[in-house]
Amino acid sequence: MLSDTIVATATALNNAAIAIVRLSGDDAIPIVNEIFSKDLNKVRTNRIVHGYIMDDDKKVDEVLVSVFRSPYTYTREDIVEINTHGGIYVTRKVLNLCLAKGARLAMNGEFTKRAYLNGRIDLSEAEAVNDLIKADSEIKHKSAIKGLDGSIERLIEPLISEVMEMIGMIEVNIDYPEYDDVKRITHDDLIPSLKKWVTTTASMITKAERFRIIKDGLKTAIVGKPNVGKSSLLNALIKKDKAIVTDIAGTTRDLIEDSVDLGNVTLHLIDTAGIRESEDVIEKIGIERSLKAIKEADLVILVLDASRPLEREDEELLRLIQDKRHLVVYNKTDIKKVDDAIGISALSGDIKELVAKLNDEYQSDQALIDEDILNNERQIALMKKAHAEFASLLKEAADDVPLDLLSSGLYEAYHHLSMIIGKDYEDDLIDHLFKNFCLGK
Ligand SMILES: Nc1nc2c(ncn2[C@@H]2O[C@H](COP(=O)(O)OP(=O)(O)OP(=O)(O)O)[C@@H](O)[C@H]2O)c(=O)[nH]1
Ligand SMILES: [Mg+2]
Repeated sequence: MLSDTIVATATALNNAAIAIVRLSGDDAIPIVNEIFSKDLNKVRTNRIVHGYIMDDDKKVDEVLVSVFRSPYTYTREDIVEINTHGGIYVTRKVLNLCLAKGARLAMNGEFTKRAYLNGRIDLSEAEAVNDLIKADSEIKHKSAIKGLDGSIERLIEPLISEVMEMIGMIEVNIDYPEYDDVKRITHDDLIPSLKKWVTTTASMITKAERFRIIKDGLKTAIVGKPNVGKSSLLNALIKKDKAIVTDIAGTTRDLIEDSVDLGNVTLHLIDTAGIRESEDVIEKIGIERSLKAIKEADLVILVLDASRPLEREDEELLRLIQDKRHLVVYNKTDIKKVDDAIGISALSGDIKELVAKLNDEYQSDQALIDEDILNNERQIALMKKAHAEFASLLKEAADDVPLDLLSSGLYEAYHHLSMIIGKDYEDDLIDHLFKNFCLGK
């Protein structure tokens, strides 16, 4: 347990009906006892008491105090919550009294950090607490609730156990060659496992990246040469007259941004300056920004003019985006129709082929919300490291690299996986070794 007692206002500091000043730590109850009109030592856990916060003999506020005794609390420490009247002045006053009696002002997230350090929740669950607070859509809310419910541990714990088991067996083979009860591991045992782990980790990464798009949306750059109808497309997608549209080539110079929810996917759109050779200083800057927007985008929509033959600039743009996730759309199909391609008429607001294409693409991913999936960049980055490690181990195993050398790579992979849920892997491994192989006897 961490020794000092922390305090913070758990509610936003503005004038409201109620505010909560929350303390956690060994001295939470003694500290509040010093400023409360009643004796909290006699209060049983999970009870609420009515009384007054006192500054010596002066009443500061009429409050409700909740007492939660360790270990069945949010932080696993003693917690006291004071429901004050929610004025800024009075709340600050109560907080300051707690500080004066020896509590320390909590840092951001410190209550949840203690919940993690004291073993009540794992790291992915702590992250889910934050996700839940910040969730601004149904899908983010659902995903955070799942995370809070231990979805990440459910997802990777079986894999962690398998890897741990394999390391354990190899280690025992090496350190205790005379120990007959344990199977002798060979490359033929290891290679199928490695193949399986390479596949499962790859699938977890792919699903997580697809789910991230469903959850957070796609950064989408609309690009093309001047006058093809990029700004008209932006306006049609967001159903607003936001970007200036004219028949002058080079109308858009600054990047123009907006978002649209198409149903199955949200696009964070950036309308860019038409790309062409230009001597105009302002237009040149705009074009540089367009090129940067292409680089940073998750998806590039390249707009071509269906009413005119393709030009060198179109071909160059096609080349420029070929390594990015992209869609090519032909605009101005009211003038000339196209076959075997996505055709739209941004001017008349007819963009249904493009919208349908995008919704189709992300239709099947809607089901991902019901699966256990890695939740954020940190988790995905660690999973990528584990995947890379398994993949290189597989190559080495096929090249007959000795098992004791491969074992250290397995440790690495195991470490990355454990860090996703913030588990102490050394202790865990030792516990596991002793549990499975009775080496302590
Ligand atoms: N017929 C027809 N004209 C269109 C269509 N979409 C856009 N236009 C016209 O094409 C011209 C250029 O449209 P913009 O949307 O400004 O084109 P842009 O690609 O943003 O052009 P820059 O910002 O200059 O790069 C305008 O005169 C539009 O009215 C369409 O679907 N059909
Ligand atoms: Mg434009």
